[in-house]
Amino acid sequence: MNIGITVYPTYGGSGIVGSELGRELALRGHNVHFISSMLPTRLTELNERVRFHEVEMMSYPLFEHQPYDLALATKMATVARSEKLDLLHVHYAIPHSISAILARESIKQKRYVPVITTLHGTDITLVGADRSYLPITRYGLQQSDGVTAVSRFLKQATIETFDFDEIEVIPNFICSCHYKRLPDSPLRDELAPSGEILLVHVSNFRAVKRPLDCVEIMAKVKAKGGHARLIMVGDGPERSACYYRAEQLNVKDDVVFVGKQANIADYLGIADVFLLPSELESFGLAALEAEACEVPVIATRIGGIPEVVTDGETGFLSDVGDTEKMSDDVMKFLNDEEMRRTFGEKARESAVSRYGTELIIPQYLKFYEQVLGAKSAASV
Ligand code: GMT
Repeated sequence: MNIGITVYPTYGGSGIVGSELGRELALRGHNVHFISSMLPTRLTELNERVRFHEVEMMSYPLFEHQPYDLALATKMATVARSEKLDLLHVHYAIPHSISAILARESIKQKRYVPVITTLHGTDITLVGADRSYLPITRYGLQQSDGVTAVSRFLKQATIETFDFDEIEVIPNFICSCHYKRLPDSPLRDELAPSGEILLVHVSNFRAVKRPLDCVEIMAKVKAKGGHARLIMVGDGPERSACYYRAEQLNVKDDVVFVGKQANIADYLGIADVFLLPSELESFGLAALEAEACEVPVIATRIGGIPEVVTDGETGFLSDVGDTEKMSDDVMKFLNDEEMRRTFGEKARESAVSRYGTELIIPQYLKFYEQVLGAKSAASV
């Protein structure tokens, strides 16, 4: 198949999933065309099966803001025709599904290119649910030829907010060979020079991720006598507040900010406990990546997280903001190496057996076939 994929290319879960899906599809012999404003962060290799088409913005004195949605639609239509795309698969509803629908409609006399929209989370739970965006998001869902959501939670949230239920749940996935324990990594000695337990948080430091809670947890763990260090991976709006809070709580030297990293697996592979205290998470891809690296997860009991993390088996779940309980849970792992190991092993087993690429990528391919089949049946 010739597949067009559009993602937000910067740091964010939907961009990672779209990019890794493209790579996996290419490995299975499909031609993948990324149509995006920049090369997506996790797309490290282009080859004859994985190509990149940059969306160029047109600047004109009349335009106060450059029209990204139209530039994207135009590029999608051009690529769809020149590369004979079979379908356009967009990640994140706003505005990607609207641009794809526009592209499809603008060329349908020559070629009908079905649009598949994958919902990731905030496109539905925050942005799309905003009253001003709700009608256009619903239109994007209704007009897509197929819609998938990354968790059962997100499907239910979409039904409730948009009264739209033709949604296939296809969860996020991990490649077990990329995400694994790294027992001999020198990074571990660098980050834990005195044999500290490593608590790791990975996010884009948006308020919804509550990274400040990680600092609070670290301070509480220290007060309870825990010998640990907190490694904060990523960057975003809340990073300086975290830094300031670490100073205030007197844990500045126990918290290391390593910024954005090209290879998250380097950090997850040496972590002892993963922290994800988010306020909202439709899936929690970072938690899945940690589990695949045999790292137990301490997270909040919200959104799709309970689908990924089994409380008391692969990690512990708490209410949003309950840093006291989360720090108690860290202490359990800190004081009991055997428990940490058992949880870690179960975490990997659960991640690989439920969310491995071998299981999930065929679900996307089957869905593509279904959508293409439905369209060709309708056109005869
Ligand atoms: O929240 C982010 O980090 C970005 C956002 C996105 O769409 O780029 O992530 C969402 O999609 C991820 C991949 O499917 C999910 O793992 C995240 O749970 C989801 N974030 C939220 O729902 C807040």
